[in-house]
Amino acid sequence: MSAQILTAFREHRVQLPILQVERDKDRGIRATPDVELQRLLGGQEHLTKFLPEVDRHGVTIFGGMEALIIVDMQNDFCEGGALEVPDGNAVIEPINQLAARFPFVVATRDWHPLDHQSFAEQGGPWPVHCVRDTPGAQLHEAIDAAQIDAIVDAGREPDQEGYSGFEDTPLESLLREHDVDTVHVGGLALDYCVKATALDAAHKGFHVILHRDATRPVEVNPGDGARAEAELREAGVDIV
Ligand code: VGL
Ligand code: ZN
Repeated sequence: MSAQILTAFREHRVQLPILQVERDKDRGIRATPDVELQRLLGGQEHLTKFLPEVDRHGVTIFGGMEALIIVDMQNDFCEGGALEVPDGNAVIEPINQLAARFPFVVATRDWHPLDHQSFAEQGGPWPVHCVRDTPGAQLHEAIDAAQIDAIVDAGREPDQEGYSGFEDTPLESLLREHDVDTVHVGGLALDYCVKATALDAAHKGFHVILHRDATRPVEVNPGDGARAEAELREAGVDIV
């Protein structure tokens, strides 16, 4: 689906180590966000002159890969689950549609030991949920598993909060290995794990796009969802 076109440019003595080409007849050619690259190539027109065959095939050119992070689409956060997010099941379809659009899809799971600090029995704020290897911790069966390239588990230690899918997980290295520079985010819950994951991604330098129709807040306090959105925008996250 995507390929490096480094050699094509080397013939013209232009060094472009991270340039990627993706076939995408719908989106056509998109200018790279890399300012230096734009300067080198004199913009998109110049680029298509270099690579007329690229134009013919209708490909997208960009500086890095785009990935989707599906946050915690587990039974316990869906309808009938131990920590049900209101209207949570409504995000399943939007997420499946997003997953079909991106070449790299990672699903995170909240994956707790029985004595996790966030459980009420240990003095935490939540009922027991997403206990590792239990049915409640499995991804919802309506999430299209065939589209998922990797699963990352967070909150695996008793004293690890693990709201963010980046906390003590290989998520960042997975994204870097795949040359990802833009992450799309959806899942549950907007005001906890989605927020923490998107904020961490932004702080690590990824361009972050949150899909509002693909997430819902738990809203322990009314307004938590709107406050999460404001915090995310403040951190540079695009909400679409
Ligand atoms: C989450 C509360 C507790 C979440 C996880 O996935 O947003 N919320 N653990
Ligand atoms: Zn949890």
